[in-house]
Amino acid sequence: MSDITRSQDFTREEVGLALRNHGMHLEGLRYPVTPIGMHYLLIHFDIPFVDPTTYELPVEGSVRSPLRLTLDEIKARPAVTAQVMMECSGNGRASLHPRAISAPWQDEAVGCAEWTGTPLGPILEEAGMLDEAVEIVFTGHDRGVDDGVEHYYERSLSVEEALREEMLLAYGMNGQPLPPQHGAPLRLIVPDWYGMASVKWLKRIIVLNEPFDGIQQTAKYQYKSSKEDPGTPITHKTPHALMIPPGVPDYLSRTRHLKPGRVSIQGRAWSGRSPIERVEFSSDGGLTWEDASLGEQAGRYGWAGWSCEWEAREPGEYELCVRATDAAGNTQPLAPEESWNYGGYQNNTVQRVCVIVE
Ligand SMILES: Nc1nc2c(c(=O)[nH]1)N[C@H]1C(S)=C(S)[C@@H](COP(=O)(O)O)O[C@H]1N2
Ligand SMILES: [Mo]
Repeated sequence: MSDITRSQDFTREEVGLALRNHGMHLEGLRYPVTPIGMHYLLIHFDIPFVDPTTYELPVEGSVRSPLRLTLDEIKARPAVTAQVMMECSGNGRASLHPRAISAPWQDEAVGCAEWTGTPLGPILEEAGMLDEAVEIVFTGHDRGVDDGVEHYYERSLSVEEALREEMLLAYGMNGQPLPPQHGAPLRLIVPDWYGMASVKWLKRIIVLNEPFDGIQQTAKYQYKSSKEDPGTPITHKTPHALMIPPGVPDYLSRTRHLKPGRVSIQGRAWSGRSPIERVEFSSDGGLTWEDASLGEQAGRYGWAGWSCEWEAREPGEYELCVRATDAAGNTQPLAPEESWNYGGYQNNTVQRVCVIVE
C-alpha cells in the first residue's frame, strides 16, 4: 500500500486506525477538563501491560549517577497538577488532498486533561547530566514495525527543553491513576508541543551525547514537501479554535439542523507557543468575521473558552467557521491547501460546520 492517496475514500487500514484511536466528541468541548473516556487517543502499536507494583524507571546514559526509580519513589517526590491541552499533530489530516495514510483525523484529536506528576528536571539534575549531554531519549514500553523497522516508540528532547520546569512525569489523570490507554503507569507530558512528544508507558530515560536519530524523531513528525524532503521537525502546537456544533446533527452527514433565532455558539481555543489573544466567528464560510468573547485560559497550557451569539434569522444553509490568533500574531489558514504537507501534520485550517436553518 502506498503511504499517500488521492482517493477521497478511506482505506480499510485508516478505518482500523480510527477505531483504535477515537477522537474527542466535539460536544465534549463543553467540559473545561475533558472526561477521561472522551479524551482522544493515539496508540501507534499495542497498549503494553506494565505492572505498577514492579515498575522501575532507569535514568541512564551520559550521567554521573544512574537512577532506577520505582513508582512509589516517583510519587513520593514533589507533585504538580496542571491542565494541559493536548492535540495530535495529525489532527485535520483527513482534509488534506492528497492524503497521508495514517490516523484519518478530522478535527477531533484533542482533549484537555488535568495531569498529576513530578517535574522531570530535578530527576535529571539528581542523575547529574555530563557536559557532553545533548539530548534525552524517552522510550515507551510499546514496540512495533513502521516503515519496515521494528522499534520501541521513542522520542527525544534537547537538554534545554527537557530541563524546563513544565515537563512532567505524570502518573495521574483527572484525579485518577493514569489509565492504560493514556500511558500507565507513567508518561511524559510536554505541554506546549503536539502530542507525539508526550511519550506514554515510559520504559527508560537515556541521556545521549549525540542527537537521537530514531524513526519517530527523524522520519515521522517532519514537515515535508515531498517524500524525499528531509523536512523540518514538528514541535509546538499552532493556534486552533473549535466550536461545539450547534443544533442537532443529521446522523450520517453530521450537518446541523436549527430553528431560526438567536444561537449561542461556544467552544475552546489554544496555541503552543504563546497565549490565545483573539477568536473570531464567521457564519458565511469565512467571508466576514466578528470577534467572539474570549475567557481565561486554564493556566499557561490549558485551553480558553470562547463564545458568541449568532442571529440565525433567515432559513437556509450556512457554513460556520471559527479562527484563533495567538499573542505572537499566528493565526489559522482558511484553506487546507495552505497547510498541505507530505505527512499530513500540523493542519490547523479553520473548522467548518454546515448548518441548515429551517
Ligand atoms: N509510547 C508511546 N507514546 C506515545 C504514543 C505512542 O503510540 N506510544 N503516541 C503519541 C502521540 S502521536 C500522541 S498524539 C499522544 C496521544 O496521547 P493520548 O493517547 O493520551 O491522548 O501520545 C504520544 N505518546
Ligand atoms: Mo499524535
